[in-house]
Amino acid sequence: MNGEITAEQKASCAADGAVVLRNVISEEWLSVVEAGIERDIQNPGPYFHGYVPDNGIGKFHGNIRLWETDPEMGRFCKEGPLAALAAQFFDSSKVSLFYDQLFVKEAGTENRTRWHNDLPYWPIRGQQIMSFWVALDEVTIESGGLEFIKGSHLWDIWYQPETFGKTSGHGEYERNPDYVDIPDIEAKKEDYDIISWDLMPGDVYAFHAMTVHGSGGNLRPDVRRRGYTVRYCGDDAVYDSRKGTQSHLRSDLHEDGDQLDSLQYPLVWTKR
Ligand SMILES: O=C(O)CCC(=O)C(=O)O
Repeated sequence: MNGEITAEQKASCAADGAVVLRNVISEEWLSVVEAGIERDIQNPGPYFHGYVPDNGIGKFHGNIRLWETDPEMGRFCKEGPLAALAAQFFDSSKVSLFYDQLFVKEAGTENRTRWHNDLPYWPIRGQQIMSFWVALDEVTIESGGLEFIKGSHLWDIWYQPETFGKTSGHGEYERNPDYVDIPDIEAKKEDYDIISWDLMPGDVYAFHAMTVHGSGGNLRPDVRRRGYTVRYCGDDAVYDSRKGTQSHLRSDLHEDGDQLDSLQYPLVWTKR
């Protein structure tokens, strides 16, 4: 892929809420991100949240906003190829970086990432809000590949955020009366139209902020599953101070309806 998304990829993402982008991240950029991941594991940034392994085996390392304290991760989020890809999906005049997030499931880590949609967790609203999950390893369903419910971004159902497991970081989420509890999708998977792709390093899942998604544990005893997600917003995204969002993603400087562009949510791409 040469940095241009095709009309088919754009149409699939609009209809399904998720699409795979093959070979989007160069080896040079992958090395930058890999090194940043190891730095964060050795010396986690301020928003680190480790999930306690379900069966005592493995390790699930999570963190957010790495780019703010690790200049190389900042360089990837701002100068790497993802912002320009986001602009093509959004058709927007600008792209802002919302935040980045790390999900490392070491070999044998059984913890699932529960089914959820992202926007209820986030103190923003709009349609032009997307995530780009970068694979650093070969990813299969067995090693914890992401699964998406096809078309669920169009349901307009806001599921109540919950933590992804017993954690040493992020706390509970305030209940929002406009949100609903998510059904037990895992127990009734046959009722849903679920899509997923195996990935190679450098491939990316691109998905809408309202798409319901989740992942299994990394059941492979021999491979890591390092996923690094960068979230971007286009023209129509604004700050939203509603209840139930992740406190570490909020801003003290924004009010309801404000444009995001700021030090915390920097402008990373503009149309020429
Ligand atoms: O990597 C995972 O298991 C979950 C990723 C995810 O939920 C996200 O990037 O929004």
